Amino acid sequence: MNLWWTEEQTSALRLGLRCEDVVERRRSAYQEIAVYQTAQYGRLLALDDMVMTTEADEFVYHEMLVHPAMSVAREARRVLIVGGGDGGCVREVCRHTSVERVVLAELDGDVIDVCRRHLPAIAGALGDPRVEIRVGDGVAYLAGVPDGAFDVILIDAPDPLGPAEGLFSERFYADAARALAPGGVLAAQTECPFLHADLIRRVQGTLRAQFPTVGLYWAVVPTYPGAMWTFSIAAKEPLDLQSPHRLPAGATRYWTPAVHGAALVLPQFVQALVGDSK
Ligand code: SPD
Repeated sequence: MNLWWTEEQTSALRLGLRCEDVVERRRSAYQEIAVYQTAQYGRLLALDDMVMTTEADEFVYHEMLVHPAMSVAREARRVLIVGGGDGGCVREVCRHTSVERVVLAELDGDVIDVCRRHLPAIAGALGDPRVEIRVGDGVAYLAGVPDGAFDVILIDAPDPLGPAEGLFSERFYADAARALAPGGVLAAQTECPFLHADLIRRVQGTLRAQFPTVGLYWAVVPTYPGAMWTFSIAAKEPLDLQSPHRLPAGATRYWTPAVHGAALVLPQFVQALVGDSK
């Protein structure tokens, strides 16, 4: 089979993967959801023809979105994940024995269904009894959350287009700040510094206006546009982001306390985007 799946990452940049099988492709109320069997990276989940995750590199993204925040938050009992219907962040959160309740606010229930059936290694923890799945708009869900309801909020947003734009807005981060308990920590995926410098600058500026501690860190996710991926982290109270004190159970494949520290060290061109850290 010589079928190639292509993501038009920008108008001048494409990712091409040889595809051995179209496992499922369907249109939900919100988007086209597809799972392909690729020759290079195993199964790939695409939403509207954009890579969301692949079996080969998902661990980098999910461990690095989850463990930095979980490991530095004062407490990590109540966790909210906005987006992330594939379940990768839920899996990593559930590795923390401190966790009592995980709310997953995912817009599209069909994404959850497709991932449960075709990506069990990623979606397997969605059935954990601590997990409560809320299908609906994450922005609206967060707006209705009582003050201080969560210790950790993780924003596993798709790219900032269409319905996902609200997950990068000032209003949304203000609600997240309000919904965090004292000592609480938020982490959000904030795209690639080569391709989305303005977005990183804007989100970091918004976070600095609302949180006393803000940081940016990075990891390499080969199938994401530009491969160098950033995550923004913010704490409700002054906090040393460099000191992880809570570890996930079992072995990780990417995150370690040493990688945590290294990831917060920014190459000069990325540091220039954010200015001096708070
Ligand atoms: N361009 C890729 C951005 C994807 C961010 N979210 C991925 C969801 C994986 N849980």
